Amino acid sequence: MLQKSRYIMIGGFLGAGKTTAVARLAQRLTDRGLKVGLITNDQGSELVDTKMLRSKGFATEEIPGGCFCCRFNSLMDAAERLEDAARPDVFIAEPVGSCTDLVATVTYPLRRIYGDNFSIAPLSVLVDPIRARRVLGLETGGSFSPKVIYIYRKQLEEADVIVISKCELL
Ligand SMILES: Nc1nc2c(ncn2[C@@H]2O[C@H](COP(=O)(O)OP(=O)(O)O)[C@@H](O)[C@H]2O)c(=O)[nH]1
Ligand SMILES: [Mg+2]
Repeated sequence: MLQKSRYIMIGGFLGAGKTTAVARLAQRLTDRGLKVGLITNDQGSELVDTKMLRSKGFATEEIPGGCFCCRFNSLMDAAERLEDAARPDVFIAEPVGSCTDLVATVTYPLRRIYGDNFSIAPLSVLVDPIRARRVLGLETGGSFSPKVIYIYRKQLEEADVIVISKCELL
């Protein structure tokens, strides 16, 4: 029987620590003998994160020029390229930090259309606690515009797991 690959998506606002977490997780899984395939995403192209992750030896594909949420087919093409190149046991995908709609646009179609290929992990959303204190109004200090706060809150709302990053800063 075809062994399903794990699909892990780590969301969160710009600077929350996603790429750092992806690299650490990828290393930990690799040390355990699992093969990983990483997928990065940004609005621009030539992602620095992609270069950094590749330089650590991880099979990495990028989806430039738009968010996963409006580029589902590109995401699946990237997964297929990784499958051909590295046969990953685990895919780890980092969506762009402004995306707010991952469950409906990625998790759901992935489960419906590709559910035989992937076992989909709960959606983790990383939160920088220092920033969160300000954005959520627990502390005064520089915050975001109302539009950006809307995005920030939406990301938290659709999380299956809210993960506090950088906890040594608290
Ligand atoms: N102090 C601290 N800094 C971190 C931690 N994780 C990430 N960072 C830093 O936070 C910044 C943003 O991290 P990055 O992984 O690029 O975030 P992304 O934009 O969500 O991908 C970088 O300067 C990281 O070095 C952490 O656990 N503790
Ligand atoms: Mg990043």
